[in-house]
Amino acid sequence: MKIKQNQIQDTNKINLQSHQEKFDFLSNSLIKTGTDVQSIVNKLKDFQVAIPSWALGAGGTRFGRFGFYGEPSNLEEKIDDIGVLHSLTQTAGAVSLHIPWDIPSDYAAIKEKADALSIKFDAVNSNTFQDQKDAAESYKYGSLSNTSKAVREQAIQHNLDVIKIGDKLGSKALTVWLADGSCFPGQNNFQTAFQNTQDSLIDIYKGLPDDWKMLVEYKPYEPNFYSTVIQDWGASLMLANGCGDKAYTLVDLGHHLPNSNIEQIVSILQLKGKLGGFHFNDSKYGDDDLTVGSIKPYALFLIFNELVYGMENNPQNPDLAWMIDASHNVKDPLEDLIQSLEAIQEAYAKALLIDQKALKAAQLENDVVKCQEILQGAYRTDVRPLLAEARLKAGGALSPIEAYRSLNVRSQLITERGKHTVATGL
Ligand SMILES: [Mn+2]
Repeated sequence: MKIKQNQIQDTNKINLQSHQEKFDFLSNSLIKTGTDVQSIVNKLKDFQVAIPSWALGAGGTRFGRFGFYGEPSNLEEKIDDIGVLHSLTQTAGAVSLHIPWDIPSDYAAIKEKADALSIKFDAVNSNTFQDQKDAAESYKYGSLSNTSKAVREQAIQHNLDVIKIGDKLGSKALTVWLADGSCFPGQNNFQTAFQNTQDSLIDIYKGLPDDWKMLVEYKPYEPNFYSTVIQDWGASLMLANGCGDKAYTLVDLGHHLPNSNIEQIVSILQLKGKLGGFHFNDSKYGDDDLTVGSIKPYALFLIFNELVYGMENNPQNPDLAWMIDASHNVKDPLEDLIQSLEAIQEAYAKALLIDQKALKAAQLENDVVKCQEILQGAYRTDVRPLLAEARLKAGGALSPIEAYRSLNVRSQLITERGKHTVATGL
């Protein structure tokens, strides 16, 4: 299934006049305050977020999984789905592959398909959190941290294989997330587990091409419930520093204990030039993997404020690998991803509206009230016409959800693929 440009233009016709009125009104009021509206629209147009290859099907919990009809059952179909998302939103121009769930069978054909849909291959993700069929060793008690050298070597080799696969597709980063840890006190020696992980990561790092990055993701709990080896950004940063200049910390929104100040974490990592990647989702309790912006949109805005500050003031920090890392248990995965992409763009646009000069002046005067007024003034602005304008200029849909529904995408996918398909890895 491929959405044609003229189909999008047809759906846009209905909303075009109303969009123009809303955009002109907002644009005029912003210009009066000295805002460069065109520059914000261009930045929104350029901002692309990778879709992980595991997010196109219905997710589930340890209690069960309820499938969604017409799911993509192979990598080709997953790329097609991202093509649908990208053509509507013009924001999903990259895919992040999970290995071994999505190893291409024909590299040239997959690249050609992705190219035709303007989709790039972003970071590749290794998997040492579950055992693979016919694997010699088990990850039940950890992978890179395991007490057994044979297990560690198998996990290192897997990561090196993932780099090779990514390299053939044009990826430039490896994301390592470990489930390693312990479920009960006394099960692990913390120091040995950490040192084993550092040594294993160094072995993987040695196989990293010169123009690649290694992204080290952290998580405080789950699937291990007493300790995780890479529990927080400090542990991740130590391991990245232990590897070298091409290793960075990756922040996943859901991988924090409740009320962690994530905006402060991303800010300091950027100051040190060590923030390499960012995973979007939202949560109420833990790693809930909910739609971005569905629970704490203001927190997301504050995080984007720091990200924007870093992008503008920290040349020592590289461009970030942006990815949505969510699970769609009760919604159509494509509709959920469209909502997430919209929430990301909305938080980004609001952060771009912050008058950084005025904020700095208020901070220097310790005018706390003014500081809050500036932040919340930006946050309370309805920026959706800016997002719609960016999409319109890029050839996308004014209202992606409306277009997705009026073009009957899901029912066409069901006709093409059948009802009871299951995405690889789910
Ligand atoms: Mn993640």
